[in-house]
Amino acid sequence: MKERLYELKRQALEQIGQARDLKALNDVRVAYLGKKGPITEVLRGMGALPPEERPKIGALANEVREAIQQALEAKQAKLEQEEVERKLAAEAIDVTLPGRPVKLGNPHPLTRVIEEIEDLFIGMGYTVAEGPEVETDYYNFEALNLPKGHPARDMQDSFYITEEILLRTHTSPMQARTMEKHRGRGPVKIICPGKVYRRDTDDATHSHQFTQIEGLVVDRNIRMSDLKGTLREFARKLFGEGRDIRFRPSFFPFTEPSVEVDVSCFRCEGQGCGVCKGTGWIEILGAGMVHPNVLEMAGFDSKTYTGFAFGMGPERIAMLKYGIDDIRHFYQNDLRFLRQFLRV
Ligand code: 2U9
Repeated sequence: MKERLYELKRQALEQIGQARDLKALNDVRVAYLGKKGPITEVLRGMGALPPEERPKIGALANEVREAIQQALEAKQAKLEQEEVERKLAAEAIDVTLPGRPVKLGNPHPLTRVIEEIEDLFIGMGYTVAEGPEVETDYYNFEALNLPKGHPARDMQDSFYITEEILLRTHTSPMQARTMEKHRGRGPVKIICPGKVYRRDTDDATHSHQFTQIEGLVVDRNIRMSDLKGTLREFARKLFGEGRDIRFRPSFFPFTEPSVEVDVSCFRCEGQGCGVCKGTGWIEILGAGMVHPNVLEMAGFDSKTYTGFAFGMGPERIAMLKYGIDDIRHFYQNDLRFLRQFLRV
């Protein structure tokens, strides 16, 4: 019986040594230590032994069982460790591999022009005020001296949500809102960039949605000469130091007097060319002194305070600067167009 036990131990340890995975190892465990296994069988057969032999064989059987158990545990730990290592190796990331190239986005040409203009005015002490595109009739029209039935409303036909709520037709409501917040006290010095909407048929120079940048300065002693100096500085920064500007009389309901502003042609230096249509001048802005009604409606005393305002279309500025011939290019997202404005 002793021999049989030693033989069982030898066989079991050999098979444990050969087990390649946890399943094979478990098969060995069941085969040797299971209830129907050979060791249990040996212990059952001890009844046939002389009584003095029984404790010795019993102790030996336990020893063999213990040895097999230990070998199983050690092998199991080894197989589990190998499994972890195999997984780690399979899932390893080679950090030395070159990365996949990331396609970088690029600012839209219109965004670039808007940011350039914002920066110019920030440099002159203005702050940027942005606000809602869905506006009330009051801020879009009434507060800007365009009461219901005013003929100039026709030029700014809009998209109405209700009788009193519409998509803003200009960024001017944001100036009116900002003035109101100042509760009759200057100075106000802001530019308002953003999207605006008009009920219009799209063509090369019209779009039902476009952008505007408007500016407003309200304080004591603000004069038209301040407006002219500001816009001349702006035109020179945007179109080159040699530029000059001129004012032509115009009409806007929210300014009085009102002017159209031309910049001397940056292509021909005022000689006359295709860009300026032979006149030497290019229209870039509208402007004027804030109408006393607008000041009063926003809570400013028009005897103490005066102000100037101006407005421009970034699309038009970008079209002039980059020689773009159709406003629709800005909104069609054609990469052949957009790639021409890659930031270098
Ligand atoms: C307040 C008071 C005055 C804003 C102004 C213009 C002149 C103007 C247009 C030019 C082309 C916009 O892009 S465009 O369509 N704008 O000519 N805008 S003065 O005057 C204001 C605004 C708000 C409270």
